[in-house]
Amino acid sequence: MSGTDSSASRSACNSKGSMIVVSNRLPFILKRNEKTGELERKASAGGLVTAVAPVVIRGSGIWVGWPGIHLDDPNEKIPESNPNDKTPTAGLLSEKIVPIHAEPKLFDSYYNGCCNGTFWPLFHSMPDRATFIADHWKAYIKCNEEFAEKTVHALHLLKQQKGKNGNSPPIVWVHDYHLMLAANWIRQRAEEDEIKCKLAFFLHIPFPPWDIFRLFPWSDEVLQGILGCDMVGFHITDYCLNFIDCCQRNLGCRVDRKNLLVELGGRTICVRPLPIGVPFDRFVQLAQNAKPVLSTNQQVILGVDRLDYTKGLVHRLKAFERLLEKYPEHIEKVVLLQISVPSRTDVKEYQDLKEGMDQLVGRINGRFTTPNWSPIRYIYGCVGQDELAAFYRDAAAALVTPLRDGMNLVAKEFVACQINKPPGVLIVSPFAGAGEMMHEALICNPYELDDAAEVIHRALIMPEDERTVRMNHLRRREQLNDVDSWMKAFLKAMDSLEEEADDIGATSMQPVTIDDFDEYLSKYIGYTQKLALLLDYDGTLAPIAPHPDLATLPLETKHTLQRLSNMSDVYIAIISGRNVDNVKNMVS
Ligand code: GDG
Repeated sequence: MSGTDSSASRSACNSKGSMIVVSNRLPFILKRNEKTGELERKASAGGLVTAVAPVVIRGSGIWVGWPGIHLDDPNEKIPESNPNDKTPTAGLLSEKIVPIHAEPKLFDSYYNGCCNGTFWPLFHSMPDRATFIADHWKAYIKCNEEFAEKTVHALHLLKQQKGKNGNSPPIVWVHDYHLMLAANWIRQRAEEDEIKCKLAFFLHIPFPPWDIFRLFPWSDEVLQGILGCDMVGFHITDYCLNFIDCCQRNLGCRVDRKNLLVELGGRTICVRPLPIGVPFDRFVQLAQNAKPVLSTNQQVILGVDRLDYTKGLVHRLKAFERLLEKYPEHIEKVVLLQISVPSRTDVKEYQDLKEGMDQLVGRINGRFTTPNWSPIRYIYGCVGQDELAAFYRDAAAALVTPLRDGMNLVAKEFVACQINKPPGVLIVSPFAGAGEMMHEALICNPYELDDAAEVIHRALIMPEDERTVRMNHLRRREQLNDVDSWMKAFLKAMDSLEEEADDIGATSMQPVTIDDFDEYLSKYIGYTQKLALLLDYDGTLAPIAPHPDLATLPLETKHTLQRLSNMSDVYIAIISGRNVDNVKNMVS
């Protein structure tokens, strides 16, 4: 399957009202040119920005966020993009940017203290790592107020602007754990100023279960803040249910678990699973064009992560060590290539993790290295997107084994880049959102080192057929559910998707294809689920004919049965009054 020729590729979507995105960071950062002293934009090419920025731009919307630099003069003008800038934010004019300015100490207390020191570990169900400090919480409140105020300012700007989307109310979309209080204040102030808007929140990390969430001393305020929205989105249903549970148990809200609704103060808030995707076709193109960078005939197992304790990197290295102990046949045949992107480097915990990783890599390499081979190649740094696509494409397996992760885009990008035959194998942790839905990956509990080593071994020796069938399913799903389709799903959930003439009725007009069948099946097959198909022969698989010998299988049905019988998770039985040999003859 190639990513570019598919009927699944989508047209761009538009929102009915203009969109205001509110995120901790703007979709680019500002840097000061050391020679000229001028501010310059440094673009971001992340999938989220790629999907959201065009919708903001086309609808004449606004982006509210911190520019990545503390400016001495808060009125200093945001520069326009560089004329050569081809990234999705290039068309975002400076008048459509509302920057946040905060006093550096306060911002540090909000960002490093409360966001990364408290919410990040707590929401990843690692409460022992979380600090609960009242001053950090106060800074969080203050900064959220500032974001809310600037968002109301953006709403006023939109009101003044006449043009497209003038009649539909704007959508304010607040992102992530940095801004869980902002929505309520935006709602209140917009109401006071008689400005209509629709409010949404999306959390990129997990929402924890109630017995973890309630450890946060000010947990009620967090829920009330989020419930200021009309719609609240999470990656997966589990997180939605955790949130609903907390609303009921903390605040006593009336809730509807089946329809994912919460009632508060006479309002009904919709809670929706909106699993994010990646720009699938862009990664296919990158993989098609990237030059090979791995000059080895060994099988490469790839890991790509920010260097963060949630990503399970220490466990991963130990599982790989266990693999080499248990299966020495992989010595000199297999390499683990781990790319660890520096993250939050001024935080002690992250510095300790880096040191721990350096030592562990050294110890394992010291233990197993031979004159011509070392088991681990460790890159502490960031690689370019072309190089990343080449790594994804040429790896025999990807190890995506976080201890906890909201979704994990690396798993999806790896799958998109699998354009070679035979494809690689994806190994994913059940504790990542991606592990919930990428059923055909090998599932690996990162905490259980023996089992993890077994799973890696299984990936390395997996037959071509099985790799291909698994990867085809994975790719099909990720292509259908790419980041643009996430954007559409969001707008649909807000009842703000502008239907294009081409789209209306398009789905019902299309004939059912083998890919649709694969997609349908993929809902039923997973690592915990096997599918048993009990199929009647005469009149079902084969049309009724005047003589039993003439009731042959249509070619398409035969191919479908062959494909199904190649899947390890599917069992087929044929039910018939014919004798066994005759049935065998008819279907083979
Ligand atoms: C949060 C949630 C959720 C990594 N190394 C390089 C590089 N990357 C890019 C990958 C990928 C991204 O960084 C990492 O995305 P993840 O999803 O794995 O993780 P978080 O940063 O923790 O993101 C997460 C996500 O939000 C979206 O909602 O999935 O659960 O924690 O896109 O490609 N990119 C380049 N060089 C590298 O070395 N160019």
